[in-house]
Amino acid sequence: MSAEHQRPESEVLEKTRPAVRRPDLYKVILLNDDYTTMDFVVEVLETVFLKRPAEAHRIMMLVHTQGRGICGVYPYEIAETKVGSVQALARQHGFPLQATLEPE
Ligand code: TYC
Repeated sequence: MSAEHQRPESEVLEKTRPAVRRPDLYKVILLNDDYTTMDFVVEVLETVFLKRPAEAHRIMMLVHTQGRGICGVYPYEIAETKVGSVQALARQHGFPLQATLEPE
């Protein structure tokens, strides 16, 4: 093989499989309290967690009766953002509604 057709050693191309990893997932947990209205919780579940009305109502009632409930499972940054959105909306409306994260 002539020198022109050889790549310099530093340019050797290897076909390697890129390390594509599934991100770790986190549950967003909604907590019950005695002051936040049911309608507001349903609205949060619809707007922040993109639940349809019947599902939002079901999750709200589950949290109301069990004390806590999962509203979604997401990669860390998305879960964090949703917890922040719940906090911001709750604060704006003067409700103590709280959400937290848990590794799945
Ligand atoms: N317990 C509240 C009430 O009776 C309703 C409620 C449900 C509040 C779910 C928070 O995450 C919650 N008004």
